[in-house]
Amino acid sequence: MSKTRSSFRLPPVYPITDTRISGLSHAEQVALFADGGATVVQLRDKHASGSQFYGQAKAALAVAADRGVRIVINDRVDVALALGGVDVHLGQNDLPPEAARRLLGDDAVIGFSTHNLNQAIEAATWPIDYVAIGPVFPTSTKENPDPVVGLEGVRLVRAATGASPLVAIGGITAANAEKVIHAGADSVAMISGLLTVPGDISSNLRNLLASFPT
Ligand code: TZP
Ligand code: MG
Repeated sequence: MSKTRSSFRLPPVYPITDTRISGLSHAEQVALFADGGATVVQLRDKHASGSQFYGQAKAALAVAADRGVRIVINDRVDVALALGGVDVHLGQNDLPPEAARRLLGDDAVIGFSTHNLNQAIEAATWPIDYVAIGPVFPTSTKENPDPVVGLEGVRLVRAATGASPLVAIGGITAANAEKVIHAGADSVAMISGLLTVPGDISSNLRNLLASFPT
């Protein structure tokens, strides 16, 4: 991770949308996360068509812009480019980060998913803004997840990647988030841990953020 990319700060809790788990649109989830204190929200949709995701993300971006929330688009650099002014989170099978950087320019935040120590060490040398490591714990949200890395995996990645911004993901809940931060993550990314009870989404996030004073 080049030093020029160090201005982005991961929030201690990084909420990610899921329309199936929540039963809500991306825009509705962004509004609820914003009410709970989110400053960054990732829009993740593995089932929508390009056209559906673009339309939903555009609506979510309008909500986010009103609330000062930064939007990160999962996987789809094309959708991010079409929307403009948003960031991307890429995985091992997506467009390589250096290609996404050429398309999106220097101002975009680019995050990258890794699933083991070697991937994380390599990613930390790339033109990205943060590395994600996971799954930390078992998760049923992701299809075909890689083996869990556990808290020890987070510790090893932290030790090997120095001060690079690091977010941990996978099976993280209010009950285990503090241990993940203590293992060295700057941030915990959460889907089901925040979304499972739609009526509680804002308060789940607010309570968790309050437990990690900045
Ligand atoms: N990458 C690794 S685990 C995971 C992703 C996208 C799913 C996280 O979902 P949850 O519900 O927070 O376990
Ligand atoms: Mg991906």
